[in-house]
Amino acid sequence: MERYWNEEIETMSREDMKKLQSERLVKQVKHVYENVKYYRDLMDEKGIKPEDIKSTDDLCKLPFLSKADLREAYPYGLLAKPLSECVRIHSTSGTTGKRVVAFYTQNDVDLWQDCCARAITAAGGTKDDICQVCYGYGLFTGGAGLDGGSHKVGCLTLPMSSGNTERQITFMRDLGATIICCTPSYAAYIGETLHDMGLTPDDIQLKAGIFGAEPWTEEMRRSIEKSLGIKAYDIYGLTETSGPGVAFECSEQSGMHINEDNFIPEIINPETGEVLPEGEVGELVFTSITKEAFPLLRYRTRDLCVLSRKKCSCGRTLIKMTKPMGRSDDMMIIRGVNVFPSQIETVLIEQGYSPNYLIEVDRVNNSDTLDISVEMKTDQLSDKVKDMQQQERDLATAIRMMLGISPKVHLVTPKSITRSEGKAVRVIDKRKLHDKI
Ligand code: DLL
Repeated sequence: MERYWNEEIETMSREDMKKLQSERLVKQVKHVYENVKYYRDLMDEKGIKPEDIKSTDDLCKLPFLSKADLREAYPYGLLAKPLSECVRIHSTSGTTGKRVVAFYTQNDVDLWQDCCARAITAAGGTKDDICQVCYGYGLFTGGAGLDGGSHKVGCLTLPMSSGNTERQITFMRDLGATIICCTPSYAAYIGETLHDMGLTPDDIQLKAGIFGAEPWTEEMRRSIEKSLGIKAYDIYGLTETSGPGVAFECSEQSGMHINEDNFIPEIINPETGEVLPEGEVGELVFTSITKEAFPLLRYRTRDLCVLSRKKCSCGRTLIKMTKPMGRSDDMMIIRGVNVFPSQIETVLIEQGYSPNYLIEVDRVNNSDTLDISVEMKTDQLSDKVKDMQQQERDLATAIRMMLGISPKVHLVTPKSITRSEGKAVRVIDKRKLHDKI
Protein backbone atom coordinates (compact mmCIF):
# COMPACT_ATOMS: atom_id res chain seq x y z
CA MET A 1 0.00 0.00 0.00
CA GLU A 2 1.38 3.36 -1.03
CA ARG A 3 2.06 5.94 1.63
CA TYR A 4 1.19 9.60 1.39
CA TRP A 5 3.06 12.57 2.76
CA ASN A 6 -0.16 14.44 3.50
CA GLU A 7 -3.01 11.96 3.21
CA GLU A 8 -5.76 14.44 4.03
CA ILE A 9 -4.82 16.77 1.17
CA GLU A 10 -3.67 14.16 -1.31
CA THR A 11 -6.90 12.15 -1.06
CA MET A 12 -9.32 15.04 -0.42
CA SER A 13 -12.75 14.92 -2.07
CA ARG A 14 -13.32 17.12 -5.11
CA GLU A 15 -15.83 19.31 -3.25
CA ASP A 16 -13.53 19.88 -0.28
CA MET A 17 -10.59 20.69 -2.55
CA LYS A 18 -12.66 23.19 -4.50
CA LYS A 19 -13.75 24.83 -1.25
CA LEU A 20 -10.16 25.03 -0.01
CA GLN A 21 -8.92 26.40 -3.34
CA SER A 22 -11.70 28.99 -3.46
CA GLU A 23 -10.95 30.26 0.05
CA ARG A 24 -7.26 30.51 -0.74
CA LEU A 25 -7.85 32.14 -4.12
CA VAL A 26 -10.05 34.89 -2.66
CA LYS A 27 -7.39 35.64 -0.07
CA GLN A 28 -4.58 35.54 -2.61
CA VAL A 29 -6.25 37.90 -5.08
CA LYS A 30 -6.82 40.41 -2.29
CA HIS A 31 -3.17 40.07 -1.15
CA VAL A 32 -1.85 40.58 -4.65
CA TYR A 33 -4.18 43.49 -5.47
CA GLU A 34 -3.26 45.31 -2.29
CA ASN A 35 0.47 44.72 -2.44
CA VAL A 36 1.57 44.60 -6.08
CA LYS A 37 1.05 47.69 -8.21
CA TYR A 38 1.78 45.74 -11.40
CA TYR A 39 -1.20 43.44 -10.73
CA ARG A 40 -3.44 46.20 -9.52
CA ASP A 41 -2.87 48.04 -12.81
CA LEU A 42 -3.52 44.86 -14.84
CA MET A 43 -6.76 44.18 -12.95
CA ASP A 44 -7.89 47.80 -13.06
CA GLU A 45 -7.31 47.78 -16.80
CA LYS A 46 -9.71 44.83 -17.07
CA GLY A 47 -12.14 46.41 -14.63
CA ILE A 48 -11.74 43.57 -12.10
CA LYS A 49 -11.87 44.16 -8.35
CA PRO A 50 -10.85 41.56 -5.73
CA GLU A 51 -14.53 41.33 -4.64
CA ASP A 52 -15.40 39.96 -8.10
CA ILE A 53 -13.45 36.78 -7.32
CA LYS A 54 -15.61 34.64 -5.02
CA SER A 55 -14.55 31.12 -5.98
CA THR A 56 -12.45 29.17 -8.48
CA ASP A 57 -15.33 29.62 -10.96
CA ASP A 58 -14.29 33.28 -11.22
CA LEU A 59 -10.67 32.50 -12.07
CA CYS A 60 -11.33 33.10 -15.77
CA LYS A 61 -12.08 36.76 -15.03
CA LEU A 62 -8.47 37.42 -14.04
CA PRO A 63 -5.90 38.56 -16.62
CA PHE A 64 -3.11 36.21 -17.68
CA LEU A 65 0.46 36.84 -16.69
CA SER A 66 3.27 35.95 -19.09
CA LYS A 67 7.02 35.57 -18.93
CA ALA A 68 7.22 38.93 -20.70
CA ASP A 69 5.39 40.50 -17.72
CA LEU A 70 7.89 38.92 -15.36
CA ARG A 71 10.75 40.35 -17.38
CA GLU A 72 9.14 43.76 -17.45
CA ALA A 73 8.67 43.69 -13.70
CA TYR A 74 12.28 42.47 -13.10
CA PRO A 75 13.57 42.35 -10.43
CA TYR A 76 11.22 43.62 -7.70
CA GLY A 77 8.06 44.60 -9.59
CA LEU A 78 6.01 41.53 -8.61
CA LEU A 79 7.21 41.22 -5.06
CA ALA A 80 4.19 40.95 -2.74
CA LYS A 81 5.98 41.01 0.63
CA PRO A 82 8.54 43.41 2.09
CA LEU A 83 12.09 42.31 1.32
CA SER A 84 12.71 42.01 5.06
CA GLU A 85 10.28 39.03 5.09
CA CYS A 86 11.97 37.28 2.16
CA VAL A 87 14.62 34.70 2.97
CA ARG A 88 15.89 33.56 -0.44
CA ILE A 89 15.73 33.83 -4.19
CA HIS A 90 16.06 31.40 -7.06
CA SER A 91 16.36 32.21 -10.71
CA THR A 92 16.03 30.80 -14.22
CA SER A 93 19.13 30.39 -16.32
CA GLY A 94 18.08 33.31 -18.52
CA THR A 95 19.45 31.84 -21.74
CA THR A 96 16.69 33.43 -23.79
CA GLY A 97 16.56 36.87 -22.21
CA LYS A 98 16.54 38.47 -18.80
CA ARG A 99 16.52 36.14 -15.86
CA VAL A 100 13.33 35.57 -13.89
CA VAL A 101 13.97 36.01 -10.17
CA ALA A 102 11.55 34.33 -7.75
CA PHE A 103 11.37 35.31 -4.07
CA TYR A 104 10.48 33.17 -1.06
CA THR A 105 9.37 33.87 2.48
CA GLN A 106 10.16 31.18 5.06
CA ASN A 107 6.58 29.96 4.70
CA ASP A 108 7.04 29.73 0.91
CA VAL A 109 10.16 27.61 1.45
CA ASP A 110 8.29 25.32 3.87
CA LEU A 111 5.40 24.78 1.45
CA TRP A 112 7.77 24.16 -1.44
CA GLN A 113 9.75 21.57 0.52
CA ASP A 114 6.46 19.98 1.49
CA CYS A 115 5.53 19.58 -2.18
CA CYS A 116 8.90 17.92 -2.84
CA ALA A 117 8.42 15.67 0.20
CA ARG A 118 5.14 14.47 -1.36
CA ALA A 119 7.05 13.60 -4.54
CA ILE A 120 9.73 11.66 -2.70
CA THR A 121 7.12 9.79 -0.64
CA ALA A 122 5.13 8.94 -3.79
CA ALA A 123 8.32 7.44 -5.24
CA GLY A 124 8.51 5.17 -2.19
CA GLY A 125 10.91 7.30 -0.14
CA THR A 126 10.93 7.11 3.66
CA LYS A 127 13.28 8.20 6.43
CA ASP A 128 15.18 4.96 5.90
CA ASP A 129 16.27 6.04 2.44
CA ILE A 130 19.50 7.62 1.27
CA CYS A 131 18.73 10.28 -1.29
CA GLN A 132 21.41 11.47 -3.69
CA VAL A 133 20.51 14.87 -5.10
CA CYS A 134 22.40 15.53 -8.35
CA TYR A 135 20.35 18.42 -9.64
CA GLY A 136 22.41 21.60 -9.74
CA TYR A 137 22.55 23.57 -6.49
CA GLY A 138 22.63 27.35 -6.56
CA LEU A 139 20.23 29.65 -8.37
CA PHE A 140 18.57 26.67 -10.11
CA THR A 141 15.66 25.33 -8.06
CA GLY A 142 16.34 21.61 -8.63
CA GLY A 143 19.03 21.07 -5.99
CA ALA A 144 17.47 23.17 -3.23
CA GLY A 145 13.94 21.83 -3.84
CA LEU A 146 14.70 18.11 -3.73
CA ASP A 147 17.26 18.63 -0.98
CA GLY A 148 14.61 20.32 1.17
CA GLY A 149 12.04 17.63 0.37
CA SER A 150 14.51 14.89 1.21
CA HIS A 151 15.27 16.52 4.58
CA LYS A 152 11.56 16.78 5.38
CA VAL A 153 11.00 13.10 4.64
CA GLY A 154 14.00 12.37 6.82
CA CYS A 155 16.14 10.67 4.20
CA LEU A 156 19.89 10.82 4.61
CA THR A 157 20.55 13.50 1.99
CA LEU A 158 23.64 13.49 -0.23
CA PRO A 159 23.90 17.04 -1.66
CA MET A 160 26.06 16.12 -4.65
CA SER A 161 24.92 18.70 -7.21
CA SER A 162 25.61 17.75 -10.83
CA GLY A 163 28.88 16.77 -12.49
CA ASN A 164 31.87 14.60 -11.73
CA THR A 165 29.95 11.51 -12.73
CA GLU A 166 32.42 8.84 -11.66
CA ARG A 167 32.54 10.40 -8.21
CA GLN A 168 28.73 10.34 -8.14
CA ILE A 169 28.82 6.60 -8.77
CA THR A 170 31.57 5.98 -6.23
CA PHE A 171 29.57 7.82 -3.55
CA MET A 172 26.39 6.08 -4.59
CA ARG A 173 28.09 2.71 -4.08
CA ASP A 174 30.05 3.55 -0.94
CA LEU A 175 27.08 5.07 0.88
CA GLY A 176 24.40 2.84 -0.60
CA ALA A 177 22.17 5.57 -2.06
CA THR A 178 18.63 4.26 -2.70
CA ILE A 179 17.04 7.28 -4.41
CA ILE A 180 18.54 9.55 -7.03
CA CYS A 181 17.23 12.96 -8.15
CA CYS A 182 18.53 14.60 -11.36
CA THR A 183 17.55 15.50 -14.90
CA PRO A 184 16.61 12.47 -17.05
CA SER A 185 19.45 13.23 -19.47
CA TYR A 186 21.92 13.18 -16.59
CA ALA A 187 20.39 9.93 -15.29
CA ALA A 188 20.98 8.40 -18.73
CA TYR A 189 24.58 9.58 -18.61
CA ILE A 190 25.08 8.13 -15.12
CA GLY A 191 23.68 4.80 -16.40
CA GLU A 192 26.12 4.87 -19.29
CA THR A 193 29.05 5.72 -17.03
CA LEU A 194 28.09 2.91 -14.64
CA HIS A 195 28.32 0.51 -17.56
CA ASP A 196 31.64 2.00 -18.72
CA MET A 197 33.05 1.49 -15.23
CA GLY A 198 32.35 -2.22 -15.67
CA LEU A 199 29.47 -2.15 -13.17
CA THR A 200 25.86 -3.31 -13.38
CA PRO A 201 22.69 -2.22 -11.54
CA ASP A 202 23.37 -5.08 -9.13
CA ASP A 203 26.44 -3.22 -7.89
CA ILE A 204 24.34 -0.29 -6.62
CA GLN A 205 21.44 0.00 -4.18
CA LEU A 206 19.28 2.49 -6.09
CA LYS A 207 15.56 1.67 -6.24
CA ALA A 208 13.97 4.89 -7.47
CA GLY A 209 14.82 8.04 -9.41
CA ILE A 210 12.98 11.37 -9.44
CA PHE A 211 13.63 13.01 -12.77
CA GLY A 212 12.40 16.25 -14.29
CA ALA A 213 13.28 19.80 -15.37
CA GLU A 214 13.22 18.83 -19.06
CA PRO A 215 11.00 16.83 -21.40
CA TRP A 216 11.61 13.08 -21.58
CA THR A 217 9.76 10.28 -23.25
CA GLU A 218 8.36 6.93 -22.05
CA GLU A 219 11.09 5.25 -24.11
CA MET A 220 13.71 7.25 -22.23
CA ARG A 221 12.07 6.18 -18.96
CA ARG A 222 12.38 2.50 -19.84
CA SER A 223 15.97 2.94 -20.96
CA ILE A 224 16.96 4.68 -17.68
CA GLU A 225 15.04 2.15 -15.57
CA LYS A 226 16.99 -0.65 -17.23
CA SER A 227 20.42 0.97 -17.06
CA LEU A 228 20.11 1.84 -13.35
CA GLY A 229 17.79 -0.97 -12.20
CA ILE A 230 15.22 1.46 -10.76
CA LYS A 231 11.69 2.80 -11.11
CA ALA A 232 11.85 6.25 -12.69
CA TYR A 233 9.35 8.91 -11.58
CA ASP A 234 8.63 12.21 -13.22
CA ILE A 235 8.56 15.53 -11.35
CA TYR A 236 7.50 18.89 -12.75
CA GLY A 237 7.81 22.49 -11.76
CA LEU A 238 9.19 25.84 -12.74
CA THR A 239 11.11 28.60 -11.04
CA GLU A 240 8.13 30.94 -11.27
CA THR A 241 6.02 28.57 -9.14
CA SER A 242 8.83 27.83 -6.59
CA GLY A 243 10.55 25.04 -8.51
CA PRO A 244 10.15 21.24 -8.61
CA GLY A 245 7.15 19.73 -6.86
CA VAL A 246 4.26 21.49 -8.58
CA ALA A 247 3.39 18.00 -9.82
CA PHE A 248 4.79 14.54 -9.17
CA GLU A 249 4.31 10.96 -10.28
CA CYS A 250 3.00 8.10 -8.14
CA SER A 251 3.34 4.32 -8.44
CA GLU A 252 0.95 4.27 -11.42
CA GLN A 253 3.56 6.21 -13.45
CA SER A 254 0.91 7.61 -15.76
CA GLY A 255 1.06 11.36 -15.41
CA MET A 256 1.78 13.66 -12.50
CA HIS A 257 -0.53 14.68 -9.64
CA ILE A 258 -0.68 18.45 -9.30
CA ASN A 259 -0.45 19.83 -5.77
CA GLU A 260 -3.80 21.53 -6.21
CA ASP A 261 -3.94 22.87 -2.68
CA ASN A 262 -1.11 25.21 -3.75
CA PHE A 263 -1.54 25.55 -7.52
CA ILE A 264 -4.75 25.77 -9.52
CA PRO A 265 -4.16 24.48 -13.06
CA GLU A 266 -6.01 25.48 -16.22
CA ILE A 267 -5.46 24.47 -19.84
CA ILE A 268 -5.90 27.15 -22.47
CA ASN A 269 -5.70 27.50 -26.21
CA PRO A 270 -2.29 29.20 -26.59
CA GLU A 271 -3.50 31.21 -29.57
CA THR A 272 -6.79 32.55 -28.21
CA GLY A 273 -6.47 32.23 -24.43
CA GLU A 274 -9.77 30.32 -24.31
CA VAL A 275 -10.03 27.86 -21.40
CA LEU A 276 -10.24 24.31 -22.77
CA PRO A 277 -12.20 21.40 -21.28
CA GLU A 278 -10.45 18.57 -19.44
CA GLY A 279 -8.83 16.12 -21.84
CA GLU A 280 -7.77 18.64 -24.48
CA VAL A 281 -4.17 19.52 -25.24
CA GLY A 282 -3.26 23.10 -24.51
CA GLU A 283 -1.01 25.45 -22.58
CA LEU A 284 -0.80 24.91 -18.86
CA VAL A 285 -1.63 27.95 -16.72
CA PHE A 286 -1.04 28.09 -12.96
CA THR A 287 -2.39 30.25 -10.17
CA SER A 288 -0.37 29.93 -6.98
CA ILE A 289 -2.78 30.27 -4.08
CA THR A 290 -0.43 29.86 -1.14
CA LYS A 291 2.75 31.68 -2.15
CA GLU A 292 3.34 34.87 -0.23
CA ALA A 293 6.38 36.63 -1.70
CA PHE A 294 5.97 35.88 -5.40
CA PRO A 295 2.41 34.77 -6.07
CA LEU A 296 1.48 34.44 -9.73
CA LEU A 297 -2.12 34.58 -10.90
CA ARG A 298 -2.92 32.76 -14.15
CA TYR A 299 0.72 32.39 -15.16
CA ARG A 300 1.20 31.03 -18.68
CA THR A 301 3.85 28.30 -18.49
CA ARG A 302 4.08 27.71 -22.26
CA ASP A 303 4.14 23.97 -21.48
CA LEU A 304 1.69 21.91 -23.49
CA CYS A 305 -0.14 19.07 -21.79
CA VAL A 306 -3.49 17.49 -20.93
CA LEU A 307 -5.26 17.42 -17.53
CA SER A 308 -7.17 14.38 -16.30
CA ARG A 309 -9.37 13.59 -13.31
CA LYS A 310 -9.46 9.87 -14.07
CA LYS A 311 -9.35 7.81 -10.88
CA CYS A 312 -5.77 6.87 -9.95
CA SER A 313 -4.87 3.49 -8.49
CA CYS A 314 -2.65 5.16 -5.86
CA GLY A 315 -5.74 6.65 -4.20
CA ARG A 316 -4.72 10.27 -4.70
CA THR A 317 -7.51 12.52 -5.89
CA LEU A 318 -5.23 15.34 -7.01
CA ILE A 319 -5.76 16.12 -10.70
CA LYS A 320 -3.12 14.71 -13.07
CA MET A 321 -1.20 16.34 -15.90
CA THR A 322 0.45 14.39 -18.68
CA LYS A 323 4.15 14.79 -19.26
CA PRO A 324 4.55 18.13 -20.99
CA MET A 325 4.72 17.28 -24.69
CA GLY A 326 6.99 20.21 -25.21
CA ARG A 327 6.74 23.92 -24.82
CA SER A 328 4.73 26.02 -27.19
CA ASP A 329 8.01 27.82 -27.86
CA ASP A 330 9.96 24.52 -28.31
CA MET A 331 7.76 23.44 -31.13
CA MET A 332 9.56 23.76 -34.44
CA ILE A 333 7.66 24.39 -37.61
CA ILE A 334 9.66 22.65 -40.30
CA ARG A 335 8.35 22.85 -43.85
CA GLY A 336 4.99 23.76 -42.37
CA VAL A 337 4.84 20.71 -40.09
CA ASN A 338 4.78 20.99 -36.28
CA VAL A 339 7.68 19.01 -34.85
CA PHE A 340 8.56 18.34 -31.22
CA PRO A 341 11.99 16.95 -30.28
CA SER A 342 10.22 14.34 -28.14
CA GLN A 343 8.71 12.75 -31.26
CA ILE A 344 12.18 12.24 -32.68
CA GLU A 345 13.46 10.86 -29.37
CA THR A 346 10.64 8.31 -29.28
CA VAL A 347 11.61 6.94 -32.70
CA LEU A 348 15.33 6.83 -31.90
CA ILE A 349 14.91 4.81 -28.73
CA GLU A 350 12.25 2.55 -30.29
CA GLN A 351 14.73 1.78 -33.08
CA GLY A 352 17.37 0.79 -30.55
CA TYR A 353 19.52 3.93 -30.71
CA SER A 354 20.92 5.84 -27.74
CA PRO A 355 19.13 8.92 -26.35
CA ASN A 356 22.13 11.00 -27.41
CA TYR A 357 21.20 13.07 -30.42
CA LEU A 358 21.32 16.57 -31.83
CA ILE A 359 18.69 18.14 -34.06
CA GLU A 360 19.83 20.91 -36.40
CA VAL A 361 17.35 22.94 -38.37
CA ASP A 362 18.36 25.42 -41.03
CA ARG A 363 16.99 27.17 -44.08
CA VAL A 364 18.82 26.70 -47.37
CA ASN A 365 17.50 28.31 -50.55
CA ASN A 366 14.25 29.19 -48.80
CA SER A 367 13.63 25.59 -47.81
CA ASP A 368 13.89 24.17 -44.28
CA THR A 369 16.43 21.43 -43.65
CA LEU A 370 16.33 18.93 -40.79
CA ASP A 371 19.55 17.13 -39.86
CA ILE A 372 19.63 14.67 -37.00
CA SER A 373 22.93 13.37 -35.64
CA VAL A 374 22.40 10.17 -33.71
CA GLU A 375 24.97 8.36 -31.67
CA MET A 376 25.34 4.67 -32.32
CA LYS A 377 25.81 2.10 -29.61
CA THR A 378 29.04 0.12 -29.94
CA ASP A 379 27.22 -2.95 -31.27
CA GLN A 380 25.63 -0.87 -34.03
CA LEU A 381 28.99 0.09 -35.56
CA SER A 382 29.82 -1.50 -38.87
CA ASP A 383 32.99 -1.58 -41.01
CA LYS A 384 30.91 -1.49 -44.15
CA VAL A 385 29.93 1.95 -45.44
CA LYS A 386 27.00 0.37 -47.29
CA ASP A 387 25.59 -1.07 -44.06
CA MET A 388 25.89 2.26 -42.30
CA GLN A 389 24.15 4.06 -45.13
CA GLN A 390 21.33 1.54 -45.02
CA GLN A 391 20.96 2.07 -41.25
CA GLU A 392 20.76 5.83 -41.82
CA ARG A 393 18.11 5.37 -44.50
CA ASP A 394 16.07 3.02 -42.29
CA LEU A 395 16.15 5.48 -39.41
CA ALA A 396 15.25 8.41 -41.69
CA THR A 397 12.25 6.40 -42.94
CA ALA A 398 11.07 5.65 -39.39
CA ILE A 399 11.33 9.36 -38.48
CA ARG A 400 9.49 10.36 -41.67
CA MET A 401 6.66 7.98 -40.70
CA MET A 402 6.38 9.77 -37.34
CA LEU A 403 6.77 13.38 -38.51
CA GLY A 404 5.56 13.39 -42.08
CA ILE A 405 8.75 15.08 -43.29
CA SER A 406 12.10 13.57 -44.26
CA PRO A 407 15.17 14.29 -42.17
CA LYS A 408 18.78 13.72 -43.06
CA VAL A 409 20.16 11.26 -40.50
CA HIS A 410 23.85 11.14 -39.60
CA LEU A 411 24.95 8.21 -37.49
CA VAL A 412 27.94 9.26 -35.42
CA THR A 413 30.40 7.28 -33.32
CA PRO A 414 29.69 6.41 -29.69
CA LYS A 415 30.44 9.21 -27.17
CA SER A 416 30.81 11.90 -29.84
CA ILE A 417 27.82 13.96 -28.70
CA THR A 418 28.44 16.09 -25.62
CA ARG A 419 26.70 14.72 -22.51
CA SER A 420 24.53 16.87 -20.30
CA GLU A 421 24.83 17.13 -16.52
CA GLY A 422 21.80 19.40 -16.27
CA LYS A 423 19.21 20.28 -18.86
CA ALA A 424 20.19 18.83 -22.23
CA VAL A 425 20.47 20.99 -25.34
CA ARG A 426 19.03 18.89 -28.14
CA VAL A 427 18.06 21.43 -30.78
CA ILE A 428 20.00 24.02 -32.71
CA ASP A 429 17.66 26.05 -34.86
CA LYS A 430 19.95 28.07 -37.10
CA ARG A 431 16.94 29.74 -38.75
CA LYS A 432 16.46 31.74 -35.58
CA LEU A 433 20.09 32.83 -35.71
CA HIS A 434 19.68 34.01 -39.29
CA ASP A 435 16.44 35.80 -38.40
CA LYS A 436 18.21 37.74 -35.69
CA ILE A 437 20.97 39.02 -37.98
O1 DLL B 1 13.23 23.03 -14.21
C1 DLL B 1 12.28 23.14 -11.99
C2 DLL B 1 12.52 21.70 -11.81
C3 DLL B 1 13.70 21.27 -11.21
C4 DLL B 1 11.57 20.77 -12.17
C5 DLL B 1 13.92 19.92 -10.99
C6 DLL B 1 11.76 19.42 -11.95
C7 DLL B 1 12.94 19.00 -11.36
P1 DLL B 1 12.97 25.96 -14.66
O2 DLL B 1 14.42 25.89 -14.84
O3 DLL B 1 12.34 27.28 -14.40
O4 DLL B 1 12.51 25.06 -13.45
O5 DLL B 1 12.30 25.30 -15.94
C8 DLL B 1 10.92 25.11 -16.02
O6 DLL B 1 11.25 23.16 -17.41
O7 DLL B 1 8.34 25.18 -17.81
C9 DLL B 1 9.14 22.95 -18.42
O8 DLL B 1 9.23 23.44 -19.73
C10 DLL B 1 10.43 22.22 -18.07
N1 DLL B 1 10.14 21.09 -17.17
C11 DLL B 1 10.23 21.04 -15.83
N2 DLL B 1 9.91 19.79 -15.38
C12 DLL B 1 9.60 19.06 -16.47
C13 DLL B 1 9.18 17.71 -16.68
C14 DLL B 1 12.72 23.70 -13.34
N3 DLL B 1 9.04 16.85 -15.70
C15 DLL B 1 10.58 24.43 -17.32
N4 DLL B 1 8.94 17.32 -17.96
C16 DLL B 1 9.11 24.08 -17.41
C17 DLL B 1 9.08 18.18 -19.00
C18 DLL B 1 9.74 19.89 -17.62
N5 DLL B 1 9.49 19.44 -18.86
